[in-house]
Amino acid sequence: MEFVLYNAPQSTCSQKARITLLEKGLDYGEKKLDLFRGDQLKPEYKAINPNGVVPSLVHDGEPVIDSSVIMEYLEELVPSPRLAPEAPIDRAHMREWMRFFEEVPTPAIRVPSYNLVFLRHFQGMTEEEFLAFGESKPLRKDFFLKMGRTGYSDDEMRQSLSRLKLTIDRMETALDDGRTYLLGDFSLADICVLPTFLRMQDIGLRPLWADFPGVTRWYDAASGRPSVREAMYHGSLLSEKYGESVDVELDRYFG
Ligand SMILES: N[C@@H](CCC(=O)N[C@@H](CS)C(=O)NCC(=O)O)C(=O)O
Repeated sequence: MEFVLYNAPQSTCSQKARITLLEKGLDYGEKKLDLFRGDQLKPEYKAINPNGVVPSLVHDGEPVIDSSVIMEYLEELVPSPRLAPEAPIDRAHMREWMRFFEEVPTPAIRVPSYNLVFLRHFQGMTEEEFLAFGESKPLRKDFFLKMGRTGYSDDEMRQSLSRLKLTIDRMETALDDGRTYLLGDFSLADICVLPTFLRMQDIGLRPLWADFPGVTRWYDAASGRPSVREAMYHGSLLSEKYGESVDVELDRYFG
């Protein structure tokens, strides 16, 4: 079996795929795309992933796209070690978490990430270049153009932070009985949201879960796993590239 992962070090969606491959003990080659140079929008990459986003996993020449699909594909292909419960009802609960994470925290974390970091890459562009770059994104055109070259508004930042808080609340309720991971054993549900938490920690948002003992226990256990340490090689964190300028000023939104 040959696996090639097209991805970007700092991309949270890519981190989900890397953690899953490493948990499964699979060897894989990594092709790193520079998302600010627009590698993901080049025709040769869009032939693999017409959505123009990372990650894509090419398994023996056949592309599989979308991070959660890649995780479930790997789980079916290589069932051991298990990253999903056995009983259909428990698998359904795992997927409920995954869909919630895809709908709520995954889009929410993009707002502070773009404002703090990604925006600076577009400020050197002319208006025409910026609009053309936005137009060329098959999946993220509206989100990108809404950000504009000045970034998301304080209101949008507040909404995004409250969606992240809702996620923390939900998880705390599930972890309240003392379990370490969302379904008891470590699973795709945990991997699905972990990169969002690693990003929150990276951009100064750890105070959001300071008063949540279940989530704190979960985060410390999940982020300390060998697969996660390996997946988060140097360059995976925004602070490693951009320094302290990537901290959210929480008081400004909740002061
Ligand atoms: N649903 C997709 C979303 C992938 C996605 O949004 N990837 C981001 C990085 S985390 C990306 O490639 N962004 C580049 C762009 O927007 O042009 C998945 O989970 O794989």
